[in-house]
Amino acid sequence: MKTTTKNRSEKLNLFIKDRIAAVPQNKLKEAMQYVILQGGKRLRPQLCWETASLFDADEEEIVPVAAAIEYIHTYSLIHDDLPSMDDDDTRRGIPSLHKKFGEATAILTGDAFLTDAFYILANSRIDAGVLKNIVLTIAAAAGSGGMVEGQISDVLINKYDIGEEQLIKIALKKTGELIKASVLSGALIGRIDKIKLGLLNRYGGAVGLAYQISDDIKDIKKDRLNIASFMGKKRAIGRTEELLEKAEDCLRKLKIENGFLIRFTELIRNRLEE
Ligand code: GRG
Repeated sequence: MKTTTKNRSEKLNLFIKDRIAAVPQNKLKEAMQYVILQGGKRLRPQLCWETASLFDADEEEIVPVAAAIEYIHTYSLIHDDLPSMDDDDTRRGIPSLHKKFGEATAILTGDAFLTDAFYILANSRIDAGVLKNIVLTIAAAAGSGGMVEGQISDVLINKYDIGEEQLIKIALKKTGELIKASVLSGALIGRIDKIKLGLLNRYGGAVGLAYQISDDIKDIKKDRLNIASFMGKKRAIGRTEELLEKAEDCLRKLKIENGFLIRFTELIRNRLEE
């Protein structure tokens, strides 16, 4: 029987709940539960899960990888909300973690998610050769040449001296890489061949960037520099459409006609109309 999206979410949440229940320090446990168990679309775990199950991967192998990716995403949001970064008081409609628990606890909670993500990966049952490639893929996407690079470039941006391509590179690194890594790690769990991996790499890169641009379009504000405010809404929509077509072309070549990888492109397209 094929697992439904709801089923997958429940299994993932159960795994995460169990892991966090074992955190010994109460304040840290409470903070981790607060930030990861109340909302979040779980897009990255779904991308990983869907890709892996297209190639008949074993659920026992998928769940820890999907959870580790969500942990890293959660850490990035916690740190992004801090006063020294984006300074956001709310996240998902409730007070952001540092507003609720204080800055020190928020920083440490982010640290815990990032570190525990790699503990979860190392502790999985995936055989060592495949696991090594998954760890390399996720670490490269999250680390100094991936999400952190994107974030620091964003923090240090000189808004009077920046070009479109630089803004796109920041978006690719800051948001796109982890989305792409979610697809690729699913593909690695599915032990797929190099040609299919190449197509999924292109798909992941295209939807990762498209997701960030669609977010920027939703967030166009006069006082805030982002891709959409820089290139104008119309061109930003055009660029997103191009990326989505590229992603859909990869899926056609892979003969994928339904499921979450298709729905994700539709979800991004629908955001353009909101
Ligand atoms: C702190 C190292 C470090 C990196 C932060 C991802 C990131 C880098 C910042 C987030 C900035 C942001 C809100 C970008 C918009 C696109 C995006 C990643 C939105 C949040 O992801 P969703 O929509 O969130 O998957 P949910 O709440 O559903 O989990």
